[in-house]
Amino acid sequence: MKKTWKLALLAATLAASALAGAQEIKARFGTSLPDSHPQTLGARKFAELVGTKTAGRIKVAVYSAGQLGSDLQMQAALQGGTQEFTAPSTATLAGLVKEFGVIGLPFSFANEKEADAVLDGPFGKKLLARLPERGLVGLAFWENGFRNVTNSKRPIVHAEDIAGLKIRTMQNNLYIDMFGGLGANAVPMSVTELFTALESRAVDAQENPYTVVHAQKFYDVQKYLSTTGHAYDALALIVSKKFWDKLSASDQKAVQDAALEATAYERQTSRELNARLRKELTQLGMQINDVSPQERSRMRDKLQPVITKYTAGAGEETAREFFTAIDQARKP
Ligand code: EAX
Repeated sequence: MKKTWKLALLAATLAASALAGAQEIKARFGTSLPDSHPQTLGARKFAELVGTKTAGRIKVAVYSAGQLGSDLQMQAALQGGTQEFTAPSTATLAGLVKEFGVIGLPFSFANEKEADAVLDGPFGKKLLARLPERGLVGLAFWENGFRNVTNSKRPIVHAEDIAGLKIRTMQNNLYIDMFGGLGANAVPMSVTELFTALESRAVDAQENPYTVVHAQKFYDVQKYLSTTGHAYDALALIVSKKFWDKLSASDQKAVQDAALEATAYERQTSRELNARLRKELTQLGMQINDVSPQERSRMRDKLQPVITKYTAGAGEETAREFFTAIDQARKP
């Protein structure tokens, strides 16, 4: 009798501890771009790493290509606590936290190395620290890359060739004014609507890194790609603060560690793809031309009023810190 009682107690204890240990946490990671883009590849790597680091207890499911909504809709869902993770362009975050706008200031970064140094350093950390007051927690910066203009009308050889194009921009005032400043007619919309807009000729042009042009199959609807490289675009890996605050300290650490590892993978993937996709896009029928350094600096000159306006708009102090950080990264 005594033995049976002991066994029952043991079974009950075991069941209870198994239940506590198996407390599964489910989270959804939404991306705006297709499965083959580093944004979604990075999300899947992150999900896998979170699984490994929590022995499968935190399960992150990835929904790509706008299945959960546009970048702006997903940011709102994170704030409301109805979605847990996303990694939008920092340009689309600037509506919530204006300081993020500096990253897209035209012709600021010369290369990816400078971007890594600035975004991984104190400047980037300070930017991410501004997110919690908007209901978001920033884990890392990922790469979208240098943005180039594609269009269906003509190669952009001179700065003036952009004038008159109806170009889709991100939903960000700096980008709208940047292309307005070059004489184009800027039409802001979500990237999830862009292929259809290009296909139906509602717009002539768009601007994105090679990886997006390839993943979104813009080569089917855009003839010309010109290497304007007008802005560097970082993504921000963000998490809903409502979700984050419910995690234990050790789970937060596991997620943060996974973010760090996934960042190295995402950036490397982005760079490898950008290096080889130019050739592939040519094979797929795009006509690609290099924009000369002289023309790029003429574009920059034309954009000086826009740069001045958005430097002020992001906050003088933030802008000063941003440019100082780039200068430091540039020093040999
Ligand atoms: O968030 O909207 C865009 O063009 C961005 O490159 C993309 O969606 C990343």
